[in-house]
Amino acid sequence: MRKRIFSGAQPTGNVHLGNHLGALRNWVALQHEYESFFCIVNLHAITVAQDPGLLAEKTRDLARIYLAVGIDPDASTVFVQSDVHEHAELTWALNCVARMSELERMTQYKDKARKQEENVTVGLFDYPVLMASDILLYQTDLVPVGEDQKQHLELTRDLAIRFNRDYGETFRIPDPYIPKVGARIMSLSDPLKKMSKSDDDPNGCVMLMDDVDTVQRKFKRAVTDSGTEITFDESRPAIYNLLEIFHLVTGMGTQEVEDHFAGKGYAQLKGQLAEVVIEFLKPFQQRVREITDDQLDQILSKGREKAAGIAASTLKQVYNNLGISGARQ
Ligand code: ATP
Ligand code: LTN
Repeated sequence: MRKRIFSGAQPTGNVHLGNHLGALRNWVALQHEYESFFCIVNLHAITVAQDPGLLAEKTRDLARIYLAVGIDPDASTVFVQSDVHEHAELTWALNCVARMSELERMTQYKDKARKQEENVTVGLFDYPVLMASDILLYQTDLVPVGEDQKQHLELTRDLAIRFNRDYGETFRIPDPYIPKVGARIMSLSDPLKKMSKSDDDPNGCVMLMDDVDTVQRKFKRAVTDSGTEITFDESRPAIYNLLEIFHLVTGMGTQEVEDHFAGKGYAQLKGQLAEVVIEFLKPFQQRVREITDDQLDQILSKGREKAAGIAASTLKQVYNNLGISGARQ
């Protein structure tokens, strides 16, 4: 049997270059080698307040983005998390295995809770258990994500190992797939912070749907380091980040990139970077616009069917092993 990958992104805000270079592009690269499941995790999105109308719209927009970056719906299963009720049900079962203390250690929770203060929901605290359920339901082998999700993957493995130990062999233990390059694209306005849609400064984050002028403006304003050399030098994080983006978007080798910019200045680097990103975004944005509502409906309902079949079989096993299958024996 082919090995499985599972990954997902939240339909909140807009998808940015960091999401693409750290995660989506690897989904595309891996999808033919593995049996692939790509989920739009709208249950994760509601762990913080959302506008319901907008969330519904963003959920479909994100599905379009998956397809436009190159996810092939004939090869991969694309679906919406809330369409498969087993995600919420397995979360409950795993809630009874997860410890408060291990969830309290999650750095993403601590960061997000700090920003919300009084409005921290139980759902935000439980976010990593829902993520573990996503992964474990599909007996996933590999989870391609950016660096920021590493701790959540470790928790997923811990929960699966504990469940298997206490209730019998049930889950496959997944491995993270974190790319060597691109796993942590940094903000253009603060190269010490990861590029994020919730960045206080919108200029730090290039959105996949940004128009030409916006992309040019954002790269033009990108901060640089002191010095003039354009080399992959980790002690100069701003230039390093810009070169990493250039390397990933063009596919040029790192040495080739350094040779290309030898003797050139920062303004040229930023100008050329804007150009290559714009060239990459143009056909992508065109594809987003071409996907019709009917096509999307078909892809998502086929995805739901395929996902639900596997999810139901895992959940049945979980309920049996826990002794809660009741009259459904
Ligand atoms: P944000 O911080 O912008 O809100 P997120 O992590 O909440 O991003 P998702 O849409 O849920 O966004 O994540 C999709 C994928 O993008 C995840 O696998 C995540 O690890 C990856 N990712 C997010 N930011 C970056 C980044 N700056 N560099 C590389 N990968 C990233
Ligand atoms: N937490 C992830 C999104 C996510 C995910 C998943 C990724 C939810 N469930 C399962 C991989 C596998 C994020 O914020 N990037």
